Amino acid sequence: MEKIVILTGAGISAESGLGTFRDAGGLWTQYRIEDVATPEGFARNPALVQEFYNVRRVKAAQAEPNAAHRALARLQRDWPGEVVIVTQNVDALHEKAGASGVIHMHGELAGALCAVCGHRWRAPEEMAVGEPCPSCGAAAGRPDVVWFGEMPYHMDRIYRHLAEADIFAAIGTSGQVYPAAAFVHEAAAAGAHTVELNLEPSEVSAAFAERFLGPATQVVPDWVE
Ligand code: BJW
Repeated sequence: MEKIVILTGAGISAESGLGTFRDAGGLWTQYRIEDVATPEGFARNPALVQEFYNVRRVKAAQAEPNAAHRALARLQRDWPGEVVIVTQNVDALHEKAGASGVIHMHGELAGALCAVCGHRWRAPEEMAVGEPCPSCGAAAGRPDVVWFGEMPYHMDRIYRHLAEADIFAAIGTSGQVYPAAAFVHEAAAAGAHTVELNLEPSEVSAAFAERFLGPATQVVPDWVE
């Protein structure tokens, strides 16, 4: 039975109203990466970083999954083999659409993490600067997301899935951030058929055997059917 591994990025949630990072008007045109998505930025100005994620947490909680999220949940339910969804996204739209076992390699907006002891808890809608850790008491609560220079989560499991993939699909991701951008090489080396579904060719487009260009709400349901 064939195993499908799917990598998703910000583009799959764009039509749910959540901004991408690198498109025109995207988050990285409004904020500097080094200010809001690095541990050094957090140490310098925790208020700015908490505010950046508080606003996104509220927006993400209000967002609804779109036809692309729903198509992947359907594929997971109906495919005779295994469908593993690995997302770089910190929203919960795959789960809201009914997908299960989603691997959040860059963490989740719904999570809080103690920068001192590593304890995790459910983030309140608005995290405060100096949010106290419920385990060790340190005033070191931060969003449980993966910033530049930090190790993405669940990498061992992800590489195991990639090594077993018969089909690998990347959806709505620019291919500019590693290690996710290199997953296509891992999967291809393991013999998987590779497919890119994106609005435009990504940075690593040439590495895919096949590509379908267009908005996720159109190309993903078409590909799944
Ligand atoms: C649509 C659409 C529609 C629009 N329909 N499509 C080589 C190897 C390993 C690491 C490195 C390396 N070289 C450099 C590094 C270091 C660094 C890195 O990648 N730097 C690059 C800038 C070069 N990487 C790291 O630091 C990572 N950690 C690490 O490498 O640890 C060591 C390690 C080594 C080896 C193996 C394993 C580990 C950590 C990266 C953390 C990234 N964090 C962020 C923030 C997360 C929290 C948050 O959300 O705020 O993750 S940054 C941001 O970028 C976020 C995203 O998940 C990530 C990817 O962005 P994504 O999803 O691709 O979005 P966009 O906006 O870039 O693209 C959207 C795409 O959608 C576009 O193509 C549009 O066309 C398309 N689109 N509308 C379909 N409607």
